[in-house]
Amino acid sequence: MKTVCVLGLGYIGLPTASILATSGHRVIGVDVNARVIDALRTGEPHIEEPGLRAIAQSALSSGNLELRRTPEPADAFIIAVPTPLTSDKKPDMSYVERAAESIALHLRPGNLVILESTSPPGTTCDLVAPIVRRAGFEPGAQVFVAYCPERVLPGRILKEIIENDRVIGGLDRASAEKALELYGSFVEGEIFLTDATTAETVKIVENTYRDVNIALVNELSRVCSELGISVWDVIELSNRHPRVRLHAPGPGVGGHCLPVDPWFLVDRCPDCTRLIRASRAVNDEQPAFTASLIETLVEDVDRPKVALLGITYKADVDDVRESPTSALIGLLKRKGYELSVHDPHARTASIELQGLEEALDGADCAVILVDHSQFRELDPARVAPLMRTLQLLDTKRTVAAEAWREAGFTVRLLGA
Ligand code: SAJ
Repeated sequence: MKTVCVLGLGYIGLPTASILATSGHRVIGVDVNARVIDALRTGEPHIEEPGLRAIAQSALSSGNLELRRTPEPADAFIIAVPTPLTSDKKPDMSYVERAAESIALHLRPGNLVILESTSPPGTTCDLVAPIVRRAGFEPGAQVFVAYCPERVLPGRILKEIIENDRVIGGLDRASAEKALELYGSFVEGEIFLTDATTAETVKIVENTYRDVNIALVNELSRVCSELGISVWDVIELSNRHPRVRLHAPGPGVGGHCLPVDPWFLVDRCPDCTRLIRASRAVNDEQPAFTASLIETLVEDVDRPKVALLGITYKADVDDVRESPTSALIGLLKRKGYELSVHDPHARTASIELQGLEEALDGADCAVILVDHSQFRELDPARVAPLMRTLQLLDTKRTVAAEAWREAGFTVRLLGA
């Protein structure tokens, strides 16, 4: 398979296209968004990811990666487009449908079609295969069809695409083996073959497992608050058990994966996913729990100013999608607080971002919402003169509380 057409040049598609192009394949990178293509043509990818700018530029300058707005004939097609949720928590498969329809015109016998996008169980069989059939080819027999999810962590994508184990789900065995030929050319991790629906479910389960476990510790953060003990101590000591691995609590669960993927299972099997649905509810209530802690800290202050530190969905990334801080801002605005927001990584946000000192200036409470590495180094002696009332709520146990208390701060940890 010499020529590969990658549809969707986002967090997954662009690194995948670049790695394929720099490992000997001719790659046609397709994105319907002109801004994505234009940014790439200027050598500046539209996403911040360590190493991506360099490998994308190398792929483009080698001539092995060509950029297009629409697909062209190829030996293999990889669909890596978004699968967001609708407002009523249903999977929006329109991007996948449009991408699959767009390659149908170019299919030839022996081609391989791979879906990488996180998708509800059954998508490869019930949505992609029928499109291949309507194009005049028997899926599996004449055109191979497989599902191959990624499991890379933003910030480590280029490393993990190559090193992580992969699961390949074929519409049939021959399709799985055909996909193995392609992924085997650049994946160093172990590759496991299964059927398409199992592979789709594996991808969703990996994130659902994480979301349910985070819900457990977020619920424990409320329990420990009520008991007057520290959830962080409970987690640390519980994890000393050889078979216990509790996650970390926080102000909520963000990103484009964990708040989304579990709903694909709930939508597909609504009558047997009570725990998954309840876990989503617990995590979605965590911003309100955080707001209640802030309210306690500033209840005696007239017209308090609250400085929110961190608006990305997790530490040391620039992505603000589904950020818990965004949910918290809405809740705090309704309480009439004056708000300021600072984040050293976010490039865009729904609210005006300020520098650290400006955000802290005159504040009655500083709230650390993301454990960015820059916040670990915050010097309380430098922060104190800026603030009107010395109060800190640390929702991710980011700083050394004792040092802040010695500098005169009242320090509260989420869940303690
Ligand atoms: N979070 C907690 N407590 C924790 C871990 C995370 O509150 O103990 C929060 C984070 O702050 C963040 C959210 O959960 O708001 C998601 O964090 P994450 O570390 O799960 O980050 P993602 O969503 O970028 O990556 C996950 C990963 N999935 C798993 O670890 C099972 C990654 O491997 C997937 O590839 C990615 O989702 C995805 O693309 O699906």
